[in-house]
Amino acid sequence: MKEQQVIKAYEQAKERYAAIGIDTDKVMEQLQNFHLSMHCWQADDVKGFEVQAGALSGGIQSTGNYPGAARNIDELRADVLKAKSLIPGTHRLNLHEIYGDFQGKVVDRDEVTVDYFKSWIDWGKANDTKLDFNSTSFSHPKSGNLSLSNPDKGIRDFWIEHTKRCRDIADEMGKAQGDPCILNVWVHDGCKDVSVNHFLYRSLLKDSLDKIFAEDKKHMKDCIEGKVFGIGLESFTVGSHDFYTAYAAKNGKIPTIDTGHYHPAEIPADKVSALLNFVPELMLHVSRPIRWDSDHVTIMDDNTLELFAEIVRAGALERVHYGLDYFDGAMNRVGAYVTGSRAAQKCMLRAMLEPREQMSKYELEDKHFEVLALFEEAKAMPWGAVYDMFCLKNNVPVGQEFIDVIQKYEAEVTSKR
Ligand code: RNT
Ligand code: ZN
Repeated sequence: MKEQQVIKAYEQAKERYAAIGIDTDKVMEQLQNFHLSMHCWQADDVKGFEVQAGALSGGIQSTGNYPGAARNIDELRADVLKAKSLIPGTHRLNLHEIYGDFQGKVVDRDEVTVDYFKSWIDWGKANDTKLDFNSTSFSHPKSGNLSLSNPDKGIRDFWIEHTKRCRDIADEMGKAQGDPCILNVWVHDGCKDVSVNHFLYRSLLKDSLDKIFAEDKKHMKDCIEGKVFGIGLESFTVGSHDFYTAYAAKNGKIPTIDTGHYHPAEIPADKVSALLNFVPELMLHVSRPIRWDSDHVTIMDDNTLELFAEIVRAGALERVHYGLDYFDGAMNRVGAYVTGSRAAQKCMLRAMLEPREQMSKYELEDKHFEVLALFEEAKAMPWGAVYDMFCLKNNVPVGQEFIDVIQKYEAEVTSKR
């Protein structure tokens, strides 16, 4: 699109928004400070770089065989940088432990140290990208159905050791980047069919977490992620939402809201104002479930719009970490990053542009038709012109222009893998 066109449309949009009390220049500044934590695992269908890597396990699955997945650390870094060059703003990268720079060495999960992430820390610095981190309990011979809640002490201790080491690594990352590294702990533990030892498993998980979190760390923050079910573990999940909500509230930890992890009619957005009354912060895994926790690419759907709107309405922008979590192997993976990240950003932009003060005033005055009317009108406001301007300002392609860039990268790079 021509620069002049974008600017002209923006000027008009600015006036329209000013009429409902919104300063679009200010909102663009706010959006500049909104940082996504891009998940590294879209680039290679959650395979990682362990020399001894086995198949993806742990109740999750990536489907599709689109060519061009990253096969090693260099390819993954190149893909992530390509994607970042097409997303306005500065964003973080969320690494899983299995994405260490293992240099051809077999490093078991209970042996991992920050040494295998030194090159990531340097890469982050060189590319203005702060890092977040995740322990990895899946895709390992000791993953089984139960890890941190396994009645076998040997297996439990193995995963406790792994997760403690991940906290150490996250702490080093946070220190090096001068900004806390957000460590997410998700374990797949559950049962496929009828099972009767639920209290035992949950007590064991609680005990394992207590051991893992025993030491205070300065440069990292702990998140815990629950879910409804995993594939092959459909009947029972040890780390359910109730379990982690209670644990987080009691221990001042950060619950992770993965938007794919709820019952289909449940609204993740509604958890924001409930949880933030009891926990310090929230982590998000913005995803898109289709019929189940299918981890489709994030789009600008009602769930995501409402989620971000609830955060802004709660005045909680700074209390939330904005991770993405999807892994679609059925399309160009760089395209998946860019489309999903830009969609999340647009949802946030729309949340920031909402005439919430006026709506709130109406609501407190019992003027409910007025609230609804403004809510509906806001949908048709020219937010797209503001997003285009934001792209222009950030020197990234405006509108669909990024499709060509990704097609070119595919022709020259990913299709040759
Ligand atoms: C799985 C969880 C978890 C994973 C990543 C790879 O259901 O959402 O966050 O997707 O850790
Ligand atoms: Zn998740």
